[in-house]
Amino acid sequence: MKIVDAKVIVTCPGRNFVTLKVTTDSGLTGIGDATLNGRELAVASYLRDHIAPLLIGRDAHRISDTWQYLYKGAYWRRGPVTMTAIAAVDVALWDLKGKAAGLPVHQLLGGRARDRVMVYGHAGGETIDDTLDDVRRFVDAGYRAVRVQCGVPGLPSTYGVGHGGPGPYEPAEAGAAPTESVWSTTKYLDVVPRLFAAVRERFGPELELLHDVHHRLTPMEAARLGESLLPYRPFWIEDPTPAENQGAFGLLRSHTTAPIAVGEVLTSIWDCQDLITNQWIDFIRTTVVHAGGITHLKRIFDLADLYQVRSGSHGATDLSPVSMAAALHVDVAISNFGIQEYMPHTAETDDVFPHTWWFSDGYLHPSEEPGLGVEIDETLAERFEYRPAYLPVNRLEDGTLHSW
Ligand code: KDG
Ligand code: MG
Repeated sequence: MKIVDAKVIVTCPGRNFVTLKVTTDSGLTGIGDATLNGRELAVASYLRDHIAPLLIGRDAHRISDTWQYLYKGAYWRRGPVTMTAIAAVDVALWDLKGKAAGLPVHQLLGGRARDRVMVYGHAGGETIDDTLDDVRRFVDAGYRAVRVQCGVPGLPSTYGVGHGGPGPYEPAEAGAAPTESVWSTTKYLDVVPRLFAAVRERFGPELELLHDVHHRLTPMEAARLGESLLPYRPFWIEDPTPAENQGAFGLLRSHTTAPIAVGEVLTSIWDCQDLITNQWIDFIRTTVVHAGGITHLKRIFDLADLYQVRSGSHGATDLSPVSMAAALHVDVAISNFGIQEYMPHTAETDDVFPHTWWFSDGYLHPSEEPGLGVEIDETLAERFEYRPAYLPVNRLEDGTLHSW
């Protein structure tokens, strides 16, 4: 099964997505997500200008060899642009292999290790009361796990607030420059424990509660947050402090037993090796799209399994339905699955990427069709032109740039 074409498709059905479509001489096609939010065209160019020509004539069945060829062959290793581009090729080849075998991808990964995949949704609101209303919406829809975020009194806007419905979860503004928000750790640390107390009081002990700090605290601030949330049994506290320095999590770990999740911005096994092998975290959140595809993600999760670290893959709306399809095949097949993030896409996005995975009662179910069980409608995709859009940036109240 030789590769005869590798095409990059850029589309914006509500938000930007980059997709790689690989065609073989057998007539089969496979697709992979190559979306890197806010830096989409860098990956599109990497694929178009540097990878697509190398794929032509290669045996589509040689997934591992192609992975190594693109990783070691580039000389320059890791990084989000490279790893997202490699991921797109890798996922497209898994899709092709599944179609060629007549099997869904999870069968190629060893078959089901569970019947269904527990997901968490995003509840948010300007005030604690607004957030409680939003949590109700998820509980009524059958969710068993909900991420809770709320506005911080005294700050004009806060990450994760006010976008409960499908579509952008963050103000991904169309325009030349990112919007700027203001950040105060003191104000934030005051409100989050009150939010958790209110949600537990209203919804009782069983609902799983998650929270995303989005890399904005120091290890000791994060430890204080962890301790303040423990009485409300958080499922996890996500990205409490930046992970470039993996050792920071050792410090955090020695000061709180709150479960910690990390990894949506990490792109390789080397970026989380210390986090995992020292058991400084409880959940690893790397994804198929940004961490080198199914081949590399499986390696990360297998390493994590040895250290009782569970998966919790990133699944925000900037990851296309192709990534969600791939994630579900991995989630259902690995032994150390934890939870899957899930944000429904807009109807336009679902139309461009028709898929057969489905949600019911707080769980997602992977497709049983050969391959990934998702396609791209290229004619429709062409109707949605790329629009430059960036994530916001944060500044402290004195103007210092801070993590958003
Ligand atoms: O593109 C960045 C988003 O995917 C990220 O901000 C979302 O943190 C996020 C999450 O946990 O979904
Ligand atoms: Mg996050």
